[in-house]
Amino acid sequence: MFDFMTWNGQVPGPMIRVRQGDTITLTVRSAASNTRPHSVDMHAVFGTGGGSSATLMPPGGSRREFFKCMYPGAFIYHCAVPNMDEHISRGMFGMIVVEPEDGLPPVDREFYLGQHELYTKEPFGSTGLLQFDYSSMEHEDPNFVLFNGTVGAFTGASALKAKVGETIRVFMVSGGPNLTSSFHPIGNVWKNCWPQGALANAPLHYVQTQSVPPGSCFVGEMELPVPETIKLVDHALTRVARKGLLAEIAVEGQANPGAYRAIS
Ligand SMILES: [Cu+2]
Repeated sequence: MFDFMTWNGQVPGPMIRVRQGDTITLTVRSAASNTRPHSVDMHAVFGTGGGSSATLMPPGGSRREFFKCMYPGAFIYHCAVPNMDEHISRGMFGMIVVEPEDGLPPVDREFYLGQHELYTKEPFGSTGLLQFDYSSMEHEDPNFVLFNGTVGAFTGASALKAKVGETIRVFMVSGGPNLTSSFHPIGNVWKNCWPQGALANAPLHYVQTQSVPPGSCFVGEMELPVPETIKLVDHALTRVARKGLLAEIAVEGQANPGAYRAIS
C-alpha cells in the first residue's frame, strides 16, 4: 500500500479525449482534506506552464481554465508544483488525446497504460503502508516501476483481453518522473507507431521497441495473427524482473500454424 496523489482516484489520471479545434473548459478541484497545493500542466495547451499557473490551487480550492486544442497528438498532463517530481511519482500524471480533425481510424480495442516509478524507503515486495523516499528519488533509483500504479498490473486473471484477427491500439503515458521507458510488446511488434504520440505525423511501421521519455506519450497499434499472451514491458528488463512492471494482453482464438507453431 502507498499513499498516492491522484486525479479522480486513479493512476494514470483519466484519459481526456478530444478533437483538434475543440475548445475546453477544465474545472479542477482539490479536496479540503488534502494537505498540499496542486496544479495541472497539460502539454496540449499553449499558455504559461501549460496552464499550471491558472490551475494552481490550495487544499479545498478549485480553478477553471479555457483552452483550445490547436494541434493533434497524445500528450501528458501532470502536476507542476515545486515538488512536482514527488507529486508525479505519487501518481499525478495522465493523458489528453487530441485526435486529428478526421479522428483516428477505428480499431477493435484500445488500452490505456501509464508507466511511472515509485520511490519508497522499503524494498520491492514489502507489504503494509510504504513510505516515500526522497533520497532514492534524488538518485533516480526507485524500488518500484509500475504500470497503472500496481505491481504486475493486468497479469494473470486480470490480463487485458483481445481476439485473434483484431487490431488493437495502446496509449501509453510515461509519467516518470525520471526514467525513460523502452516500450516493447513481447511476442508482437508495433505495426503502426507514433513516437511521442505525435499524431500529426505518418506512423512508423513494425517498430520493436520505442523510447517513451518521461513527460511524453506513445500510441501504437498491433495486429493479432496468432493466439498468445503479449507482455507489454519496458525492455530495461530489471524493471520487469525485479520492480513490478508488467501488463499482459491475452489473445484468444484459433491457432495459426502457418504463422507460428512449436515443432518439437
Ligand atoms: Cu500535486
